[in-house]
Amino acid sequence: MATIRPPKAPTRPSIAPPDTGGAAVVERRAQKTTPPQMHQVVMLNDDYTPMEFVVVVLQEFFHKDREAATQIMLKIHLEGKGVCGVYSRDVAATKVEQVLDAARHAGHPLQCLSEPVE
Ligand code: TYC
Repeated sequence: MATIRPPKAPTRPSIAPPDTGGAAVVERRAQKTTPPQMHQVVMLNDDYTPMEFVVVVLQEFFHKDREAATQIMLKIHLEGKGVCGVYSRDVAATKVEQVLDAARHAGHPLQCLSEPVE
């Protein structure tokens, strides 16, 4: 009668470190990873969005205190645009979405975008 054996576990290559004969090996390697590209969320001025709405958005989504939020809003108002914060690409994209959603819901034309930081 044929016997049924369980399948053999696949053999793995050894994970033992190479034998250095007891001597310590010090390696110096160039840094291989580069830090991730950061992205800034830029808010644009328009003639219709109320100043107070922009200040609240900066407080709510960019964690600015009232004073800092007001300064950023005024800079955007006077210069046409301003940086709200700098984040990883995904976080910056989420912030842009949150701002555009809030503006749309409130019926304001506020625009913002994310761009790589040089
Ligand atoms: N310019 C707007 C006003 O006078 C205020 C404003 C500021 C709008 C910043 C957008 O990103 C903005 N009501």
